Formats: sequence, C-alpha cells, structure tokens
Amino acid sequence: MTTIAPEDTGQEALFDATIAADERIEPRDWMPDDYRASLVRQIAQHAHSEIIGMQPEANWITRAPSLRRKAILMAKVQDEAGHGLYLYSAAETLGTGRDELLDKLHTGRQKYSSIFNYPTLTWADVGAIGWLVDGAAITNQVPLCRCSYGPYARAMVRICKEESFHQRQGYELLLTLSRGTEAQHAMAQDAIDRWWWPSLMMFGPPDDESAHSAQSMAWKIKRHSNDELRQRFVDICVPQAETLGLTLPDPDLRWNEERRHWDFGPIDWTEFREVLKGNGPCNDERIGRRRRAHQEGAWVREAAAAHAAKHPAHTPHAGTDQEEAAR
Ligand code: BYC
Repeated sequence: MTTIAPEDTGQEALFDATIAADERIEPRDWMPDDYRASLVRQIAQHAHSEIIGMQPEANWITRAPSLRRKAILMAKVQDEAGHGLYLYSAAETLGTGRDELLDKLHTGRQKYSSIFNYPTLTWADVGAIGWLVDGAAITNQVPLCRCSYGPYARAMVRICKEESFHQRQGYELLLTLSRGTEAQHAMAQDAIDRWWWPSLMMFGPPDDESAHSAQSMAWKIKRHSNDELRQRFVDICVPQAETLGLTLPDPDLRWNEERRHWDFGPIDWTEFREVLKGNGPCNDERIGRRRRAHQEGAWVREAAAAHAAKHPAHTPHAGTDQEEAAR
C-alpha cells in the first residue's frame, strides 16, 4: 500500500487530531503504517480465533443432550463463522486480503487465542466456554466497539450482541447442570476448574510484559489494559459463580475493601507462553484440522471463481467487502 508522505500534506496532524477528538479513522483516510499494521495484526488474530474457536464446541454438536441444546449450539458455532467473516472483511479494508491472512494462520505466522488450544472433555465444557470464554470475550470486546478504526468498531457492535446470547446460553446450561444430579453438578464444577485459569489468560500478558498495549491505547485501538480488563472479568464472575452454586478454583480469591476489587492468585504465565509457542494440549489438532478444512474447500473456491468469471454481471464489484465492513 502506497502512503503519501504525511509532512507533504498535513495528513499526520489530521490523523492525530481525529484520534484526539475521539472520532473514527475510515479506510480511505491517511494513517501511519504502524497503525495499519497493528490493526491488521489484532483483527487477524481475532478473526482466526473466531474460526478456530468453532472447533472445540463443534465437537459436541452430535452429542448435545436434547434438540433444544443442539439447535442452540449449532446457531452459536455458525455465529462464530460469521464473526470471522466480519473481521476478515474489516482487515480487507486495510488492504490485506483474506487469502494472505489465512496463509499466515496455516503457516503459524499469525496467532489465534490461546484458549482454543484446550480440549472439550465433557458436555459441561460447552457451558463453561459460554459463561467464561464468551464472558471474557465480551469484557474484552465491548470497549473495542469504541476502537478508533471505524470498520473494526462497527463489526464489534454486532459481534458483542451475539456474544451476549452466547454467554447467557452457557450460564443457563451450567445453572441447569449445577442444579441437576450430583454427577451433573460435579461435571459442571470440573469444567469450571479446567477453564477458569485459561480464561484469565485470554486477556493477554500482564501489563508490564504487554508489547503492544501502550501504543494501542495511545491510538485508541484498545481502551483498557490487559490487567484492567482481567480484573473487571474476575469482579463480574465471582458473584455469578456464587449464584451458579459453583466454586472458582482459586484459594486466594478475596474481596479487597480498599481496592474495591477481588484479589486473585498468581496466573501460570509459563503455561500461557508454552501454549503460544504451540505446546498446548490441542495446538496441533486445531491447526491441522483448519488446514485440512481449507484444502478440502479448495473446490468450492475454484467453483465460485469459475462462476464469477462466467457471470461478471453478478460478481460483486471490487470494494464490496470494504463497503460492507465500513457500513
Ligand atoms: N492468545 O502486547 P500484547 C472469542 C499475543 S475470540 C494468543 O498484550 P495486544 C471467541 C499478542 O497477540 C478471542 N496470543 O498484545 C471466539 C502479542 O503477540 P503478537 C480473541 C495472545 O494485541 C469463538 C503478544 O501476545 N479475542 O472471543 O495488545 C468462541 C503480546 O501481547 C494472547 C480477540 O482477539 C492470547 N490470549 O493484546 C468464543 C480480541 N494474548 O501479535 C469466543 C481482540 C496476547 O505480537 N484482541 N497474545 O504476535 C485483543 O484485544 C488483543 O489483541 C489482546 C492482546 C488483548 C488479545
């Protein structure tokens, strides 16, 4: 992408003024190369997380305990595919195509959220993912609705509405199990025991080790630091766990009257770093399945391209994705 030297045009001052005024940067506006690159990095990681995130839950679609639960789970997994599409479209408005981003995912050059490298061992994991993983996602993503980059912010508004349904279905599922038989209650508790700490890791490394936070906050891509959002999430979960009748697996959880927040125990950052390096319990399985799905879908992409070549009048004109995401 060619960038006109900002000093020739006063564009940089305009960019800075737009950020300072809390207004939106739009696709055709001048922006610093690093701002563009950081957005592509974050949006791509987010989009990849959505489509890889379909796998752990899809594992349970065929074994959902009732038609109602199956229909809910199918809708949720479909929503996640949709979220991936909104986000890849938002990245396209920055000049980076979906093929390039998927290639980077498949070759390990871009990340997806650490959380999706853990297995879904029981039906209660579907509830734990909804309550904790989607709950963490909402806590992180609601402030992104005010991100300085317009297409990303607007995609997040729609995503957050859907995430809120995802979170509630998980909560309701866990509540049902928790109030069910002793074995169902134990299954719900076991799921919370396994998903709690990885959910806290979703917010990223502690602030003093977060490479991008300071710059992203200065650009108003991020509105809060990783630790601020993690604390907000813990504060929300503690009373919810009580209502659920389930225990969070942290002996150090204590209300701190002075801070007016819940104190919590140390996070195992070694585990986080290992998962990011590819050594989590399911890294190979997740990326292997994603690569296979992409290869097996090659004929669909070829057929769509062939159809588009035969019927140019029906082909969406260039820039449609940009305009869609910019709306
Ligand atoms: N996992 O400087 P930092 C979902 C990376 S989808 C893996 O703090 P930043 C859902 C980080 O990328 C959930 N990597 O980074 C879907 C960076 O590496 P690079 C995904 C992580 O960007 C389906 C390095 O560590 N949500 O909710 O300022 C079903 C240093 O970190 C993680 C989003 O993506 C992690 N947990 O802050 C259900 C939201 N944490 O890029 C649910 C948008 C950090 O230099 N993203 N890293 O190679 C964000 O808000 C921010 O990117 C983060 C990290 C808070 C995640």
